[in-house]
Amino acid sequence: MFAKKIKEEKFKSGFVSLIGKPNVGKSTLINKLVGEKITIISPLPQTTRDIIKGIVTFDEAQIVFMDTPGIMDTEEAKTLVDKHIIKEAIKSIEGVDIILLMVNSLPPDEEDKFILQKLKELKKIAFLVINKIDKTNKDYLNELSKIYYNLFPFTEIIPISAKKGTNLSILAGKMIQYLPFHEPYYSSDLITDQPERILVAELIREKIYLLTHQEIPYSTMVKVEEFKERKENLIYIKASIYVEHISQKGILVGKKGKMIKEIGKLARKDIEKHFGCKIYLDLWVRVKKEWRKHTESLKDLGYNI
Ligand SMILES: Nc1nc2c(ncn2[C@@H]2O[C@H](COP(=O)(O)OP(=O)(O)OP(=O)(O)O)[C@@H](O)[C@H]2O)c(=O)[nH]1
Ligand SMILES: [Mg+2]
Repeated sequence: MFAKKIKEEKFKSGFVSLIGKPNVGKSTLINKLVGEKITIISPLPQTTRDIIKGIVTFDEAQIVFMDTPGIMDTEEAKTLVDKHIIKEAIKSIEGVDIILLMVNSLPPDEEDKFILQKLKELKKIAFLVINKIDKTNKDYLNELSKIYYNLFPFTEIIPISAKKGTNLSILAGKMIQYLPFHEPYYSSDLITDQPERILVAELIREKIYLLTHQEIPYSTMVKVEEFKERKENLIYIKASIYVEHISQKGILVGKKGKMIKEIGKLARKDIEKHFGCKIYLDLWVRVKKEWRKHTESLKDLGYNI
């Protein structure tokens, strides 16, 4: 049963979808609220590819967050992966109690306006979350709030810094205020519904985003092939990193295997932190030509297409 199940009749619980264009800091906010890295972060746009649930349980409420891939104008979507990303993000909005639209501390651009248009069609409670306020000043924020409010009647407008943790308790309090009375959907010790293999694959993918450049991160897919507890306190994990061209394989492996070793080292540290035990990480780089364009390879690689 739920460890923290108190004030039963007054408990609030619900789903919150976090949407916004790529790179505004959606995954950073979810990790900060959950208190652990459950969804990966990078300075590059389009890091998140699927919807990831992050669960936060308070004494009086439980919020189930859906981290979504950044929404771009569909016209821009060129590959099946891009289309999948947009479809997933928009789908996540149906059936949630609150939508958080996250923007940078900047005036709306065409992409933000595209999302605002989608929001108008939905008729749901929507908060505007202005992120990265550590990089801007207060007067400008008031100005920005007015600009956005003129475009959409947000229920709340909350400036935050996801990275620094500024105003997050205010944001949580406001969300709880608008959640329905309901018993918790998940056990209070659960922080994500992500299967362990997916989380491991994502942590490896995060390091590829961190260490490689240009098209390499976007051409990469990671699949965990084996996950075995070998002895007490040691897990053996075999994972394949798929790329589209042989030249990309060369870059990922690096001179004398330097790059793949570095990716493995950083990923292993994060995976060990998550599982609290030693990890033997066995990484392989493989070529799967144009996997991003073929539905079959996408399914094979674990995309829910
Ligand atoms: N200065 C500053 N940087 C931030 C803040 N929040 C996030 N970032 C940075 O913004 C970048 C993008 O963060 P993510 O959390 O990956 O963004 P996202 O919206 O999930 O991006 P996609 O998954 O690509 O849609 C990272 O480099 C973060 O460290 C913040 O409050 N202040
Ligand atoms: Mg993300």
